[in-house]
Amino acid sequence: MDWLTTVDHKKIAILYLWAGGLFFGIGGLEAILIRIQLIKPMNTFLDAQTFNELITMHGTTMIFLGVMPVIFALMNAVIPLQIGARDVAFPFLNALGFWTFLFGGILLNLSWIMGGAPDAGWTSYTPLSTTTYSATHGVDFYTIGLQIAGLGTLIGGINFLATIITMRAPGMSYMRMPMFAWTTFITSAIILFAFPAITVGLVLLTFDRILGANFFEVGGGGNPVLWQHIFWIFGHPEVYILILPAFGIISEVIPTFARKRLFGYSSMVFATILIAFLGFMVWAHHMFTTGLGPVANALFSVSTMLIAVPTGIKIFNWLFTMWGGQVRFTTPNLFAVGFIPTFTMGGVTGVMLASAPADFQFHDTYFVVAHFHYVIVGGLVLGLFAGLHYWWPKMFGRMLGEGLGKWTFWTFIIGFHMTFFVQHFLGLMGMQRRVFTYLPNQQFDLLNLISTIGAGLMGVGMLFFLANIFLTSRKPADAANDPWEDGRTLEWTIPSPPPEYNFKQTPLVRGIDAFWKEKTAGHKGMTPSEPVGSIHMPSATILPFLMSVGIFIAGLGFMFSRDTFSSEALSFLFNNYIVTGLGLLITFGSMLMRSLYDDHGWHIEPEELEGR
Ligand code: HEM
Ligand SMILES: [Cu+2]
Repeated sequence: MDWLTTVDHKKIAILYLWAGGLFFGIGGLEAILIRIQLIKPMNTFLDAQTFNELITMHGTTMIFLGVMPVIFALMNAVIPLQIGARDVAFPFLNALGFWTFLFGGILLNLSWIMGGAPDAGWTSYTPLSTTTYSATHGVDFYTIGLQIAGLGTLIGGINFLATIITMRAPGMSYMRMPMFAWTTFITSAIILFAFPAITVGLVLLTFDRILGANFFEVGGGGNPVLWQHIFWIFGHPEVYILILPAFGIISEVIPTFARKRLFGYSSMVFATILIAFLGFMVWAHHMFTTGLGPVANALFSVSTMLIAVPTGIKIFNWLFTMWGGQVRFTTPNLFAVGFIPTFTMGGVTGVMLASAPADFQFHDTYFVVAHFHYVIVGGLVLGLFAGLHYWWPKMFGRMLGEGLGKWTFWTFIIGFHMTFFVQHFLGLMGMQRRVFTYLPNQQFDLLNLISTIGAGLMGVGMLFFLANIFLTSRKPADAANDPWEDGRTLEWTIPSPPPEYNFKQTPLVRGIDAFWKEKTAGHKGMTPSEPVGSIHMPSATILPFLMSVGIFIAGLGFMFSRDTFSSEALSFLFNNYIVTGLGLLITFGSMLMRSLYDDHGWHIEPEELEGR
């Protein structure tokens, strides 16, 4: 019950982590099934329809429901601590964001047991995703599930923007913020501008599919290419929503374990801003083969290649940070150092794809699959592993085992390169993506076999990680405030895990790497910026959970509103929008409760703090 009503950012972080872990597991299983099907030519393990559903759900689940919540988990766990705040700006909204995200994800995955999953790819291109070619409710689960989950992400993003703008401790100017706080800030800004695009797109597609509108229906005067534009105006910024937090994590882990300050801090900040800005200018590089014409293709080619410049700046900055440092290869640092070459390879194939004429060859082949897995898995997922191992003691009070951590790293990274390196060649040799099988004697057989074995090895790496979590959870929670001993930022100045109010006294920040600065000045801790006083805390509440349940019910109700049921009663309930109305009633009722009932929270008094 405590977990259903919590508004504490540290607990919401753990909720996000569990939810992300669950969906990541589901997405991972789907990936293994896809790889089993492709292990040999003309395999009959899966039929074409199931294969299409699996690739669609794998991509959608991994991007929207797998990695996003783990990113949010780390942001929630770390950001308020790093900026010296007692919570996020809107704790209530934080809980609401999580629950809407979770119920959207559950709705999407219900499709497996309610008449078939979406099968039009994670990009849901029209006309493939219109009722003409996707007649089941699959794509409706996609549009409505993502709509609800996306609402949660948008709420989360706005919350972090407000938190970072208004809640920084005294002395923490923008240019003294830790890099992870910076990337969270910029990522949240991208969320704010990119998610509305997909929201609109999903609404239009829902209208086409359920209400018979014609936005994307050529026969009705619509335009299917419009969907591609809307999707990628969101979709390309989305990939930066994914990678920038990883950049932030790497920029925290590498200096800590090199015992040196981050090289080129201000160039890192400006590179991040520049990447975010350019990220909105390049969407049509996903559409070179759509027929936009040479002028558009040329412009989008050039703007895409420009992104490699700020990205390269970052890569060199990380290398120069390690240069001459006393580098310790702990598990988090292994992941961070492994990230650099792996991610760079993904960037290099990105620049290759950015060349429009060459992309006519690469497009829709395994080359593209190799590219984006190098950036997303070799970049983001390695970054998340680094961050999870690094901040685990802060989140749970226990250090993950170093031995198992290293096993996780080596099996995962070797498995990763086995799986995806060969796919570059498969793509260049002409193997098409999103096709459920291939003919023998095209020299595809061996490389696909290697790829499937590699995928199995990555699975083994995940098992090591889970075993590590399980064994760690049985150890006593005795992690020190600064368990890595070289912590540089504010989160390492308070207990692991922190008390619910985080900071007994808000610290005074005197420079970049505030804690490191005090350490080198010979101080044990931070100088407080306020006397010990009464601390204002937000109250726990069930309302965010109820609001999300309401939207979930309304979504399901709307999806089936035009169906004919064998039972009279069901037809009556759904066709007259009674289920939808009921769901909205729960949501709006809870909103009304929230507005009418004044909740001033509660206080922790100084006397109570003394005992702690
Ligand atoms: C130097 C930076 C990068 C460049 C120049 C670049 C370029 C490209 C291009 C041109 C494509 C389209 C290929 C095609 O469909 O024919 C593409 C696809 C893709 N990229 Fe990147 N990219 C870069 C970084 C990233 C990053 C950082 C991520 C994610 C974290 C990412 C994720 C993706 C994804 C998911 C796709 C495939 C989308 C799909 O068709 O399903 N890319 N990239
Ligand atoms: Cu892109």
